[in-house]
Amino acid sequence: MNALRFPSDFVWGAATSAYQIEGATKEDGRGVSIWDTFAATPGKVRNGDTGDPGADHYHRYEQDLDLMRDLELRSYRFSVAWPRIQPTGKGAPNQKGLDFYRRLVDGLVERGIRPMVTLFHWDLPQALQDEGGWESRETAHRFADYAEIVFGALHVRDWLTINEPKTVVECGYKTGVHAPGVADWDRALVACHHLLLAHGLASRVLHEQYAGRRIGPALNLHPTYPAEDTPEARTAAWHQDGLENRLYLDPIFKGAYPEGILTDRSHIHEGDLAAISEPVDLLAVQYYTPVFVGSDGERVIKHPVRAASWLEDYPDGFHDILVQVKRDYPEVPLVITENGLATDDEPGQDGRVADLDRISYLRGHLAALHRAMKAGVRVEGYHVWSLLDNYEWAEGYAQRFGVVHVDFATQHRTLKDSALWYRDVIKTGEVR
Ligand code: IFM
Repeated sequence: MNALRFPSDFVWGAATSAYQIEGATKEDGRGVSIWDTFAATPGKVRNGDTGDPGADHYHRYEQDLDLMRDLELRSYRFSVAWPRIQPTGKGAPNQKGLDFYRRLVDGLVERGIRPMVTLFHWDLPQALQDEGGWESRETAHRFADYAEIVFGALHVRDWLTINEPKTVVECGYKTGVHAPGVADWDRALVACHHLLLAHGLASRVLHEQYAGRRIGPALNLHPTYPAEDTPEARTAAWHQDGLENRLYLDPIFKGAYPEGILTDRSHIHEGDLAAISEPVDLLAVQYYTPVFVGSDGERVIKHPVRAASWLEDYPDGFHDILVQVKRDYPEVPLVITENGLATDDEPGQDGRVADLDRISYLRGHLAALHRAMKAGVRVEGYHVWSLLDNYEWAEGYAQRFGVVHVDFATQHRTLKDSALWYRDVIKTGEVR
């Protein structure tokens, strides 16, 4: 492959989330989250793994900041744990929680790394779940209050509201394989609406109070294709596109739900869609896999998968979804906030982690991104998922997405070959 040059101001980064790396779930006044509860429930998470120890980042953040500096990252996307800030999801902030994130932001700025903060990456305070969680519209209002506290505490320009509302809807409420473990599509659609409302209300708070800052949602978008050339498969793929993409993009960018998905609208109040479509300043796109569907509407896996069986290695899908977003929605700056592959490589005798599949995945996807940018899609930056091996939700510690290997017993960090490769990309601005 010829070297592909990215613009000199392109922002290269890496991403993580609080529950997946921090550990220390009972320290400094942190409240219980729905993931603590879910993980402690027998049978919910592989091997009974929980968010402790994670990558023990709560205690090792200085070392991790140095690692980011050594990788020459320009941006770091992390999430704030709501239960560290408001242990019960409402009321006065817990100063120790805020102080942790202040120290983290200061450490990034000192090292010349731009912070990007996600307000919600799935660790809802359990106390709010006990009052209805995302099925209650009150939770959206509590989220806006929480966001206001964090906006005031952290001097950060770029903010993301809700991480992957679709995963919460699909895994948390439709299939129940994630917290809070509900398996009911009608309830999922109610939760979906309140997640979107929470996004809109928090965005409004930022716009009203902080000129010059930017906010947007972090959406995992999946290009959908018919798996075979039949009218039924084409119809199924269009319907699937509604579920994967338009259910989230349309309310935010067009102030309307797509046709053919909602059956009940009684939970939608007057003014909600105006709040949800509060203009966004950026759109965070997360891409992992395409979704091919057959004539029966079922997913068909058509490309290689590795440690995560849902993740097909299909770089063209990355190009296609970016072009689709540009074609169908008003133009806003895009930032890629997640893209990556799970592998199970471990250090060899020489201490090296030769994660060649990850390098090949990243190379292919960065080439597809480059192609989309050449086609006119405006993308400001890219964050690999993930900086560190971490807690992969229902898969526990079994699936490793990091470019840095973490030995969870000793917490020793090793730069994988993909991290060294990525550092060269960052240094040169070129993908080879
Ligand atoms: O680990 C997750 C992350 O929390 C959200 N996006 C997908 C990643 C890989 O499954």
